[in-house]
Amino acid sequence: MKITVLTLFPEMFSALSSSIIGRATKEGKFQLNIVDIRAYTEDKHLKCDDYPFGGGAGMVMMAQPIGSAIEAVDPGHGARRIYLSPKGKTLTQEKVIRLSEEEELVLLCGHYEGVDQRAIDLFIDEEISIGDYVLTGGELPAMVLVDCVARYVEGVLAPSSLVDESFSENLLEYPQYTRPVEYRGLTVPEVLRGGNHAEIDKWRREKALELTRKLRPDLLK
Ligand code: 9D3
Repeated sequence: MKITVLTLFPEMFSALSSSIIGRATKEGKFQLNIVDIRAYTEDKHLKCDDYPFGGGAGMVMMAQPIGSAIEAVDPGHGARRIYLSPKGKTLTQEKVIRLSEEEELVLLCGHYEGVDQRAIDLFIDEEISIGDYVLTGGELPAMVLVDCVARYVEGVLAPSSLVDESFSENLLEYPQYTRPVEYRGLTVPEVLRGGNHAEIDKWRREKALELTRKLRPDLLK
């Protein structure tokens, strides 16, 4: 899969190269292409934002640099073009899985008060938000989307992680322990230290259910 990110702040995406995504990229399983929108402005001072028509606070990203950048990276409109936007539908795990089945994604990050509506009307297929809280731009949401989509790309994760995940679908995770057996008077539950895997699975399922009932009863409905 190939993901192209269009942004005025390409440096922010260096955070991704040091993770599991960085490794998958090196191994050629996943291609992440970060593109600076400013490289496509036709303004002689490299301007990419301007005052809003009608007045109001803040600046608006201009349509021309965005349109030219999108047409340069996706000339035949082969990619699914997504604008990370507070007005978008909230990202869900179901949506993540559907996006991971796409061959190519283009992610547009807004900054300032937003993007000229004509860039959205002309070039964007879909708007996605990551939740109901206010950020300063679409860059962190784009990184969130890249991270969770990349987990489903063949060869990025060990397949077992995804299998375990589908087993425990819609449940919170059971408590985990590693060595030592005792830490500050708290010990690892006995059942996890014996080798009875049927008992261990049963204990984990019960704990997951108990935790979900207590902390996220909404997930059981
Ligand atoms: C406080 C300003 N808002 C009302 C006038 C509009 C607004 C514009 C731009 C609010 C946030 C932003 C920047 N955020 C994003 O671009 C964004 C975002 C978010 O803030 N929360 C959750 N998901 C997303 S996806 C993109």
